[in-house]
Order: sequence, then structure tokens, then C-alpha cells
Amino acid sequence: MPLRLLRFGLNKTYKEPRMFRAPATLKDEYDVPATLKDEYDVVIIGGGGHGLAAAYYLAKHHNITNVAVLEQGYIGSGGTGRNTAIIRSNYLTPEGVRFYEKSVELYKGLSRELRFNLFYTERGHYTLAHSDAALRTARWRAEVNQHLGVNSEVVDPDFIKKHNPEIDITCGGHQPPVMGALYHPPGAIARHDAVAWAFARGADERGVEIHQQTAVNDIEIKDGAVTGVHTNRGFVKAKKVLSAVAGWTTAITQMVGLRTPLVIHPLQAFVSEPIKPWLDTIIVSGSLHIYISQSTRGELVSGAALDPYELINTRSTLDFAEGLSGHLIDLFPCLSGVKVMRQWAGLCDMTPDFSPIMGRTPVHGFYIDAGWGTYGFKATPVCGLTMAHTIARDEDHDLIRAFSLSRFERMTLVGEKGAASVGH
Ligand code: PYC
Repeated sequence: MPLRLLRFGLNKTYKEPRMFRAPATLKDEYDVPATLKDEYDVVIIGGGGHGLAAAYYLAKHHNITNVAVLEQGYIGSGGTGRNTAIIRSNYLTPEGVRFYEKSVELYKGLSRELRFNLFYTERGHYTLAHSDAALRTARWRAEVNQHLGVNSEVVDPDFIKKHNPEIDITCGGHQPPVMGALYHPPGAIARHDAVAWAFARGADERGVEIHQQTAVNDIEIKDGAVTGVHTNRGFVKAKKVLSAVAGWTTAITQMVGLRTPLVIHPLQAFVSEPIKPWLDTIIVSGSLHIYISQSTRGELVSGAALDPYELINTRSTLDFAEGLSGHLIDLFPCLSGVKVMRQWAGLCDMTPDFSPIMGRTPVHGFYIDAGWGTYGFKATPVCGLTMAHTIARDEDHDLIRAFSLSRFERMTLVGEKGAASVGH
């Protein structure tokens, strides 16, 4: 390590630059206790993007600041830091399109609002179709999108080739050729960790407490209403509790005796070594089970289908790396010499209709933000906004009414499978 850097690191003159207050400093700066308080108006379980965004909007829009975000690991260590950072609103159902379109709108202004560069860049998103059925779904999505003012159209192979010259439209004869694509110009990518950090700082500046390494072991309920949470650091009373924990949702819902149709599958991804800017679009192929974009650092970020079995584990497999590499090379033969640098997995809580579960629940004061499958990152700001509204007013926000847990009893599903980028 260069000596000057070491000297800077050890120098007490410079204040430690923190994104948000460490628990030990909570008291000094804001006159609140260093440890957990006895009682909060709202406890948010899960310090990922969704939980932190909900805390931020609770404070910003509803002036509710007696809020604790409890995170069992470190912030952004779950789905937020493990996804492939794609943002889009080209969904299939009107409910989905409206919801994700609001998210895109919020994302566009977020770097400025949170004073943090999220590296949000519009790239243009192509969902390739290799069959008549896929092309039919692309047309259907384009119709719904355009009807709701979202920029999407079906394009032919010449258009795709012109804007993505390295694509082999024939897939080398190993796979069905590309017949067209749903093209969504506003499709974007962003730096996922930064989204968690920026919301954390925004919430913290407004007085929200963020407690990492704080696991919730049980939830106390009395007369059908939440009264508090048991943590590894003791019991805290809470008037309202939000579960925003992605792959761990079923563990939390068991604590309050709620049944959901969620099943958990791992989803793996990898990044390549950094290479010169080469791909300025986002390419998805449901048939080949791949999606790929190039990050601002030059790495190719890519993933495939869910692991085909239920499992709560974030291990990586060679099977996945081999399968994904093979399909990537079918589409982009020029990548055959590029090295894979890192591989990882996240946990996806899947619903039967591929839409989330959001809003109030039969347990008074217990709110849920779950069922994020493989599409949670793109919804981060709108989840924060709508869950904050729902918690503050105890009334589901208009944009999430369709995603209520009760839809599974009423059989009013919101079928989004046709708009999922990932094969399932
Ligand atoms: O829904 O856009 C998406 C997506 C990309 C990778 C995983 N999900």
C-alpha cells in the first residue's frame, strides 16, 4: 500500500466518511440512543433497497422518523447487491406496466434527489424472440405498453443486427434463430449497491436508525395486531412492522402465522473481466435463458434462469457457469475468449403469477413487500414510495392494490410470466 494512503487512513484529522451513522455514533450526532430504543413507530425488517427506500419515503413524505431498519447482515447484502441491475417497465399487465413505469420515473431523478451518482444509464432493452409464441407475446406487450404511454415496439432481425452488430442472429445453428424482439428504449442499468447506500443516507439524514447485524428472531402479536419484534439484541416494541426481506420472507411470515404461496429458488449470475466498452444495450433471451449488459466499469454482467429447485442457499455451481457461457457464445461468438471473473447467487421468492405481494395483511400493523422473484431491483423506489404510503395511512396505495396477498384467495391473479426476463 502506498505510504501516503496508509498515512491518510491512520490520520485522525479526517473524520471517517460514513454513509450513515454507525450505532455507536447515533447518540452523538442526533441525540438518540446508541442501542436499539425500547419502541419505534415503525420497524422495517430488511436493510435492502426496498426497506431503506420505505424508510426514506416514510420520513420524507410522511414525517415518520421514529423508524428502525433492522438488517441481519449489512445493508444491500441480499437481493439488492446480487441482482444484475436491469431497470425497465415493458411489462405485460396494465397493473405491472403502471407500477414499473412509476419506478422508472423515480429512478430517473434519484441521483439528483439523493445527491449520489447511481450510474443510471439508459441503454435500450431487447427481449429477443426465437419462436412464433415469443413474438406473439412481444406484440402483446408492445400493445399494452404503448397504450399506457410506455415506449416499446416490436423490431425485426435487421434492426437488431444494425444496433447490435456482434449478435449472431442464427445463433450459430445451435439454437433457433432470432425472429424479432421487443425493443424498449428506456431500459436502463444502475449501480445496485449505490441505490442501497443512497437510500440509507437519505433515511439516516432524516433521523431513521439503521441497525446492521440485527436479526429478527420472532414477532410479537396480541389480539391480532403486531406489538413488537424480538431481535438478537433484545425486544423492541413496534406499532407497525414491514417485512422487506426478499428470500427470507417465508421465515418472517411464519412468525406472524401468515400463509403465502411463496417458494424460494436461487438465481445465479456472473461478471466477466472488464473489457473496453463493447455492448451499449441490454440483451435478453428467454429462450436461451440469458440476459447481458455491460457495466460502466466494463464488466459484462450476465445471468440465466432460476435454479430449477427450491433451495435457500447462495452457492454457485459449475453447471450454471457452463450453461450460461455456452448460450452467450451461441449469441455472441466474439465472447469466446473473455474470462469469467466472479459468480454468485441470490434468493428469489417466487409467486405463482410472477407479480409481487405488497400491502396490508390480515395481521394488523404487519405489512409485506415480497414475492420479488427476479424483478425486485427495478422496483426499488416505487416499492419504497408505495409501502411508505400504505404504512403511514394504513391504506394500500393505488399502484399496489392489485398485488395484495388476498388476491390468491380471490383468484384475481396478475399474470406477469410473459414479461419475466428469466426462464422459469
Ligand atoms: O426482470 O429484467 C428482469 C431481469 C433481468 C435479470 C433478472 N431479471
